[in-house]
Amino acid sequence: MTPSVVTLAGGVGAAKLLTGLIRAHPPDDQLAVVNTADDAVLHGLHVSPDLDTVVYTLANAVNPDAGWGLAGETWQAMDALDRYGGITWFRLGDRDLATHLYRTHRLGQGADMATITAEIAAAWGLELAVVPVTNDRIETRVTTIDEGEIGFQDYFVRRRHDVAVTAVRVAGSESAKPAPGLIEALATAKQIVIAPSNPIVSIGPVLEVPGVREAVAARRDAVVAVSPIVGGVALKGPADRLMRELGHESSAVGVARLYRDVAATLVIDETDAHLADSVESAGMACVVAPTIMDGVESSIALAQVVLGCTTHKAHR
Ligand code: FO1
Repeated sequence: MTPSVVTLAGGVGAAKLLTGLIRAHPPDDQLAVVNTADDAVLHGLHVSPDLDTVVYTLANAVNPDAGWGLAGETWQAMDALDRYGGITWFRLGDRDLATHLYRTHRLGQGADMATITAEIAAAWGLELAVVPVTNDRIETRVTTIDEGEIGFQDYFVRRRHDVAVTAVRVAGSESAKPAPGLIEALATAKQIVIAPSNPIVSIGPVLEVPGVREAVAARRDAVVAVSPIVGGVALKGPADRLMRELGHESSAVGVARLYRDVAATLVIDETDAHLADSVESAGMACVVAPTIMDGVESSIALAQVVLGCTTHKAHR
């Protein structure tokens, strides 16, 4: 596995950028390395939201309104579960359930997450390689003021990320091993992309798997990140609030301070053009471009900017 482009990915924002990247550069020359710290076990089933969001989106099968789950989904299993008072706050559609049944069955057979993910991606016809950052179980745990430490989906979905947070940790990361071939892929890639995903709970866990941060930092000049914060707010999810609560500035400059040790270049949105000098003072080359991806064309345009970043470093 020697892909030229390796993308570190969370869920929805990463899937949108990858939609452009696979059209701007040959998909079979790319690898997506996906966060699994927001995985959850529900009804005994292993659910991998970020992996599935990436696969479904690139297969053109994602629910376009939610950004996760499958388009045209039905919810009969959830309705039936409701009868028993089962867990229904985390909505698993009828067709989506098949993915979790398959993954859980294969895990039970002893297959590892990288193998199962490759099988799922191939079944959906994906040409780029998709790997979980690790085959080992890592789990984002969120400390809230009112309830102490809770699981990530408890925080994100059940509490609608509307609770004050004092700490985030990735349980299991200390002993996790990078997915097979990942460190080599990072060492040989022509470009490493950090997708516009949540820096704390999506990209954070990817970098926390021992060896990954060091491998990315060793290629710093070839690393381009896209800011998920535009005009001080996250386009989706709680990145802005989490950054503030954990003591970071919720802005492209705050993102630059989080990434400057691992990435040389930050792509920020046109809205934030006035922050370009501050991003550079924080230690990153800054590229200003439209970063809001509201369709395939804008995803391709942003992908082209990202792919061009290592050749012309600062451009505004
Ligand atoms: N997000 C929600 O806001 N509500 C849900 O009920 C929900 C269910 C769900 C099922 C499968 C899946 O792959 C993703 C799902 N998500 C849901 C999204 C998920 O919680 C988040 O997108 C990620 O974990 C954050 O990256």
